[in-house]
Amino acid sequence: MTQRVAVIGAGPSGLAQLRAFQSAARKGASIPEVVCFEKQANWGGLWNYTWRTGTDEHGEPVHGSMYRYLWTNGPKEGLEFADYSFEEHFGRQIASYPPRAVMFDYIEGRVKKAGVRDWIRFSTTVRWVEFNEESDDFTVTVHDLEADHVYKERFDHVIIASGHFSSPNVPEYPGFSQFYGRIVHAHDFRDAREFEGQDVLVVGSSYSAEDVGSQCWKYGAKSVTSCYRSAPMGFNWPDNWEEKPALVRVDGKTAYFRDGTSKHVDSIILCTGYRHHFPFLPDDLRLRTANRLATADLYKGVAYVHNPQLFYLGMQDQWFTFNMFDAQAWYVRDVILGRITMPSDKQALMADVAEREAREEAEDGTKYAILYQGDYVKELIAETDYPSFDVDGACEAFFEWKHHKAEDIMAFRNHSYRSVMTGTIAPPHHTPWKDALDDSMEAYLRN
Ligand code: FAD
Ligand code: NA7
Repeated sequence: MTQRVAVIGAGPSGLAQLRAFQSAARKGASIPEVVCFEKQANWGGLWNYTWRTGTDEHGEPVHGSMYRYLWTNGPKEGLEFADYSFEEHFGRQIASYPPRAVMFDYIEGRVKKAGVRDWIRFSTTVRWVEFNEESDDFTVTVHDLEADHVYKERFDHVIIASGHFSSPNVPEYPGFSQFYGRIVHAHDFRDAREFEGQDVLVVGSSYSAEDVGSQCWKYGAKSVTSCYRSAPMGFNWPDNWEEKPALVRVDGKTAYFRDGTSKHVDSIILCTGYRHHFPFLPDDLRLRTANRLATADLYKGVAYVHNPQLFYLGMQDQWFTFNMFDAQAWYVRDVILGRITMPSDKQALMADVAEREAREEAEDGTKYAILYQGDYVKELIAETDYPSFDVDGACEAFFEWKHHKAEDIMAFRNHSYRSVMTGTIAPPHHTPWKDALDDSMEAYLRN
């Protein structure tokens, strides 16, 4: 009987899995029946922009955490698909930090070409997954939101690609319930223009804090104050951006910080990260991990050690994204196709996880982390027929990016890098990022 594989989510990770199977089929392999469940009405995951916050048209939690005017926060040369270059998609090389709409178009281009859209059941949310010991398979319960119909199907493998930057981590500070302005988590931030003329407080010191604060600055906030719990971001901020230690409390419209200073603020944006959240999984299948490079309980970063018929994609903290998801998807495909044999002994699977954790913890620092994840991508692609590419070259692009950010945080997106897929250097963008207020694809691609 044909095997059946369920993929949960049609974001970049889930789409990588569909493309991986389609690629094997195109080369003549016999593949399982693949069914992808996607709760949104379209593919693209986080890159499928929605203005909605809170709940969607069906009363489901909104998945999207992206916002208007978002440009990639790392160079596209670090994430390019090895089997579908930017040049192939756009017919020419484009600048290095595309806005969201350009990225969506690129993501969509590959899967349109692969012809896998009808493998996806859209507007269908996965409600529950359970493992059947007797039949050695899974029962997946889904809700067709358009038809408002709940049904169950059986699968031999389940691949979870539901993302982990959607369920916000929302801390509370004393005085929040009496604050005289808006408090919003980055997950619900949509349009920086809303904060024009305001004194904005950004809580957190990672990518969201940096970029949401930068958006507010670019679109006319009066001032930005960011505050850190562990370490400052430490960039050369513009004059109206101040970095302070941890927030302690707010009173009225005044925020108080650990160093005893205070600041008037109109709005507070919590850039305090996300939680790995799988409300559709029972205890025995649910991944519990921090946002780190070596995820807990995943052999080779993908196979769930407590039930290796279950896989997770894209659960790591991310330097590499799309091509790492591809490497994972190709690996998982080959395990399912029987081309790769994983150890049958659980101790061996867990030893693999322990080794990855120890190696991640062996050294601090950004450069080490980038190289660590680059090695992981290399390790996986060496085992499959995913087109091999110059991963070291992609690491170099990340190093340059870091350097450009340190030089000028409001200008790093004006730089260009060399594609490791085609060897071409990206042209400079026609307008410096801080002056480019229109984030449409038409504006970005204009020569
Ligand atoms: P997601 O994109 O989150 O997709 C998961 C999919 O699963 C969604 O479509 C969702 O609707 C679906 N889903 C979830 N639960 C269910 C369910 N129960 N049933 C059915 N479907 C479900 N990466 C970069 O490379 N460059 C960037 O510039 C960049 N910027 C970012 C900015 C922000 C604000 C955020 C939050 C992330 C950013 N990322 C960036 C990282 C981003 O995580 C990846 O680019 C990518 O979107 C991850 O793909 P994914 O498929 O793993 O997850
Ligand atoms: P990250 O990278 O997980 O960072 C979360 C940040 O939030 C980090 O600075 C944390 O500080 C901080 N944090 C977490 N909890 C708190 C509390 N309770 N109080 C203060 N600060 C807190 O998430 P991001 O959203 O920045 O980035 C996720 C993705 O979105 C990424 O891929 C980007 O490209 C976009 P810590 O350092 O732990 O002290």
